[in-house]
Amino acid sequence: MTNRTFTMIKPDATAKGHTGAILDQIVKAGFTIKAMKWTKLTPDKAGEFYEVHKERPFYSELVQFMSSGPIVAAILEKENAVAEFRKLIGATNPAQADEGTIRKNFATSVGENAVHGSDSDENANIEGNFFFSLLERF
Ligand code: 3AN
Repeated sequence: MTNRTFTMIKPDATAKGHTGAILDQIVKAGFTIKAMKWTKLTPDKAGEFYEVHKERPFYSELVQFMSSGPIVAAILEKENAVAEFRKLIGATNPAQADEGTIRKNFATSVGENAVHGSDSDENANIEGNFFFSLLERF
């Protein structure tokens, strides 16, 4: 799994009509889409996805936000995908994100930061399995 990562285009970005531009930037950076869906998380599902952040002060805000509108979930492939994708999206806080990164281009705040990217190969696998069955990835 070292060449796969998982992403979501978050509700702020889908609502603003940035879905196409973000996917374009991802594909132009050399990632191949192995699975993709347009969906909406329930608060329960968002809570489950972000369970690791349960004790963080922003957890309920994060769950509310991530279930507030549609998202795009996708599994992406590229050599060294997890690290390469985190480089492409930029820092969690868009104010600290490098020029040209997806968060610099499309995010507005540390909470509404346009995209998610897995932080390890292990989590990429867990997160991809959360959204996609074996019949939905190629
Ligand atoms: P990243 O998404 O860059 O890996 P994490 O894992 O620290 O960042 O945080 C997970 C998600 O929680 C972030 N994508 C962001 O939406 C949200 N988040 C992180 N810090 C805050 C914060 N201080 N206030 C609100 N939401 C936050």
